[in-house]
Amino acid sequence: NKEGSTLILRVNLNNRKVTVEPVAEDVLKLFIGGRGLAAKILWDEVKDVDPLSAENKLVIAAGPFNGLRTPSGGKLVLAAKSPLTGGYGDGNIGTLASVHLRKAGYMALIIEGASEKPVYLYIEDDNVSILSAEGLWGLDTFETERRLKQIYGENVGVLSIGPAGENLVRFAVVISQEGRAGGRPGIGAVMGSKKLKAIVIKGTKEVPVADKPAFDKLTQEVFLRIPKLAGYQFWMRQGTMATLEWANKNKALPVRNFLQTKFEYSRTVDGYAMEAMKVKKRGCPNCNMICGNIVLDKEGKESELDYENVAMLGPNIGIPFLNQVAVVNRLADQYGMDTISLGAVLAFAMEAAEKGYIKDAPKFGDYEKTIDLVTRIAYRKDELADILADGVKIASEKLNLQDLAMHVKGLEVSAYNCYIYPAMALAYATCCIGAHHKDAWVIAWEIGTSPLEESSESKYEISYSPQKALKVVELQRIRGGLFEMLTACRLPWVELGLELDWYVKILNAITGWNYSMEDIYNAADRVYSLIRCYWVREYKGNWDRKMDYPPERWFTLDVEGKKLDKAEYDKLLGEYYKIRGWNERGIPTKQTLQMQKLDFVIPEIEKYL
Ligand code: PTT
Ligand code: SF4
Repeated sequence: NKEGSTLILRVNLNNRKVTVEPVAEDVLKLFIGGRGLAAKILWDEVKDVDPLSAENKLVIAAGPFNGLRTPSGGKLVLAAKSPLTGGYGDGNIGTLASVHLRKAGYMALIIEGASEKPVYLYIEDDNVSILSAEGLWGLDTFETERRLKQIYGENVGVLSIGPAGENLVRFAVVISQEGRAGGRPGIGAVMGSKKLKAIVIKGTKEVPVADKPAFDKLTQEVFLRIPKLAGYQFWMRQGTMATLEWANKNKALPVRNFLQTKFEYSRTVDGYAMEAMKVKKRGCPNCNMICGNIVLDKEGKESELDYENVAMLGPNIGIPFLNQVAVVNRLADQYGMDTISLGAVLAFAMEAAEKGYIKDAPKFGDYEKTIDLVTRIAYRKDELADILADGVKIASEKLNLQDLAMHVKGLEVSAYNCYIYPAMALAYATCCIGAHHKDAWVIAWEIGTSPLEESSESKYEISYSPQKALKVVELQRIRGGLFEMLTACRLPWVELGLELDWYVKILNAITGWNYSMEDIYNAADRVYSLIRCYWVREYKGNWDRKMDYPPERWFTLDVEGKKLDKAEYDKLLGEYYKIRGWNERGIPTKQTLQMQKLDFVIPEIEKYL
């Protein structure tokens, strides 16, 4: 392998064949990398398959920023057809595996087929081995990684699944470094269905850079700039945990299955409570604003806390003590389950139990029974746990409790409650993997304050101005586009306001391209349309604008006299479609596809237009 870093490594677990192929230059120019590359591969290769069958493919895609000392550039995209949603699914994980994948010479890794017996992959530059994981199967993710590092050394990159992935829990994630998680839409279950326990990567090559002097100068400047930005000190203290107090104050916190928006015990689970318990910090590679805050949980073990984890496993299930929340969070990491979906599934079961619809589920706030149910779900131990392991959409359909289910397109809503926030509701409803805040965290803009600012009171009034649709698209271009394609952490920009220009200049120095911000936004729009077409194709055209509605609860339940207005929301959605060039059913028009250089999808999508 001499082509250096722009190769795809393909591993077939059916016949154990390993091949290498170049990524076409024009594909990279159109889709850049990360999510863009993954979406293109899935469109081309994964059509009309059961997500948990051998025909699904796991795509692990790096971007131009990986393997180099770029600002917070240690991220990696994990993608597949989602077992949770049946559509496009991906997640973004900070891991040494991203550095090693590029240094081993690859831009992406495609895993196809399925092994009969448990295996793991060891990739060291050009050498790829498929090895028995019989001795690892059944272990949690922490123990799996520890054992693999005993064999291969502390500095290798490891991605692994736990019992949840093995047992095909539909919201199983992939874990790295005991606290980095990625792949909310069930990417861990896809790995489990292939009997692939782990991937270990060691790369020793240089990643090529087109203009090395410019790259060195830019990255040196940017690393020096980050600690000087306003908000840095507070960020280093609380990280994403600063959001809890802010969400509570602004009636955006999910409390007891999103039935309430303020938590009476918020003080005992907020960023300040975390600071008092913090024992150390961890982070992703190449980051100089690390945000992984580690506390000791009720059992005296380390647990890495983030806002989403704490909001969904604390207030949303009624648990008021951070050391208890930390146990549930650690178990999710060890079992390899998404904390957001887990919090949603538990809250769904708790509400159903309190209303007398189901038995054997804990009441809100019952810590001991919660711990028990978490373990039952990871192993699909009994009938209820087995139902819940399929996520809230499938569970609510089986139990005929759809009104209690907080999801969009099957992906559970993350930790922002939207009775009074139409832009954030639109962001959830149109996010390209289901209800995730990652692509357009528009709520801070909508409220007009942000978690790291001094506590200025918001004068927020509910409104549905078309500007909100524009803002959602703009954020989807930056967060869901630029950062997911590069692949770099978006938090230097989101939290500290690092200027976006740096990213364009560094991209050009690495690739030798002459891209403008507009070129990147065009690529982002292209990827969004391609992913939308993927969903439409996999749903065989059974698609309409209701797919882009947020959970019904926000339209029907009055919280302090406030709820979303469906007709107004629908108008806002119409504005969103107009900006995107999608028709009134939310499908990209032929003209849009041509303009976005997506002509190759037209033959398959035309019939659904
Ligand atoms: C992400 C989602 C999030 S978003 C959180 S906390 W967050 C949850 N974290 C989980 C966890 O932890 N353990 C677990 N078992 N499940 C978890 N599920 C949830 O997953 C994460 C950071 C964070 S912390 C955020 S906002 C940013 N996300 C980024 C992103 O999506 N893209 C990008 N280019 N940069 C980002 N930077 C930040 O990364 P998913 P990580 Mg994550 C323990 O996985 O599927 O994308 O969902 O990657 O390395 O853990 O870093 O308040
Ligand atoms: Fe990772 Fe946090 Fe740094 Fe982003 S800011 S790269 S999530 S440690």
